[in-house]
Amino acid sequence: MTTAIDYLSEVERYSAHNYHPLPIVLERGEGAWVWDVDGKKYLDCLAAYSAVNQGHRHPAIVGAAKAQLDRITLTSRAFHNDQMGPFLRELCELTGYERALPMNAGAEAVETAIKAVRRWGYRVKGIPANQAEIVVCRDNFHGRTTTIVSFSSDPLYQADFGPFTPGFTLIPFGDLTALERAITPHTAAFLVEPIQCEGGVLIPPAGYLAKAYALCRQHNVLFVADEIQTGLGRTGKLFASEWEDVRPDVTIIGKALSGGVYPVSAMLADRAVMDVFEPGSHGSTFGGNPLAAAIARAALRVLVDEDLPARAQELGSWFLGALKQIPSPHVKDVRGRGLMVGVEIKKASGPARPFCEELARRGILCKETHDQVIRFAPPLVVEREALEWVIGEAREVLA
Ligand code: IF1
Repeated sequence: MTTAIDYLSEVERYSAHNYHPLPIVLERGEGAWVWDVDGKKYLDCLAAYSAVNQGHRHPAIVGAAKAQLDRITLTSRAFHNDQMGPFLRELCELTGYERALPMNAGAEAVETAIKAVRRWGYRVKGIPANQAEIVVCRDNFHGRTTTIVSFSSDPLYQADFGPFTPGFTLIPFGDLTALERAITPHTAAFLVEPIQCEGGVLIPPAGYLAKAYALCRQHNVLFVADEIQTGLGRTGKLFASEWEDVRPDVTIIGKALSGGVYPVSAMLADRAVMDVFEPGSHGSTFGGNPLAAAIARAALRVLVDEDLPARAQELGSWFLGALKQIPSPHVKDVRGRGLMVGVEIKKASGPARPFCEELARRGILCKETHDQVIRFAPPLVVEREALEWVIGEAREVLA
């Protein structure tokens, strides 16, 4: 019989060593729960970095995928298919944007946005050729392509992957003065995560997004929100930008756009920005394919029909409050919005990973971020009783 150890050693032997996962081998998931190859049941408090907001194997999404598998899966964009148009219309109607450009991975949608805002900079704003600048924040995470890691501030993501793509200005996250100083006549866009999730669930000071947006307006700079992780209900609203009533010029989504069934991402914008693309200027073999579109349509319907943003808000604010009440000599800070919650462990208590390992032994799957932070981000369909149980376990683990 193949055991967990066999699976681990296979990966050790054949995989690139670009990850250091917890030694848990999962074989099945349903809703907020997953099971490993030994039959042990866990509450999934990572939700594949917010890709499974709708829960594992949501029946409506899996059903849509199965139905589409029996029709057609891939046409390429050389032809039309009967799923992409309805998908983009439904996506635009839900999000209030005029146009959507479908891609696959999140990083591709970020790259798409970078291309769009640069073109807008040259063709609409009038920036001289090849001079466009994009302002970004320190401790960002936008993906792993060579251009995107070019503006990472983390050596882990960058070391020896150069030469890097120029044209990015790094400023501290949450710092409006730095933003104002960084903007020049050549600035095309400001690219920001409304909450820096990988950065350690960092929530910017109140008013930051709204004021940053106003600065962008004032200087004719596009405001681009990377909502790949914060979007689609996670923080208690459809988009985290809504917490400050900001409607970004460009919003980038991925992850939960497919409910974790398939990679689907998109760049959302109005015509003034999106229409910088003409035939041939951008694309993807799989982007907008009928299987992806059918899956994403179902994933969006689940978000709306089950009112998942409201559920994240209600459960999340209760969960955050309950975590804050846990007495612990190890906890430095508890913060979050909706069901994106971080528990920061004091440096003196060591890194967060052993706490995650102990939680995993007790059947709760979390992944530390930036050494000191335990991130709790379960599927938004999680039952309240499950979270009550997490509070009880966390009380013991953090004691
Ligand atoms: C990994 C991190 C999370 C993202 C934001 C773009 C992307 C991501 C805000 C790129 C992706 C993922 C990537 C995944 C782990 C995960 C991650 F730890 F790496 F940083 F969530 F926090 N913008 N985040 O969060 O999307 O191309 O991956 O579809 O790289 O291991 P992608």
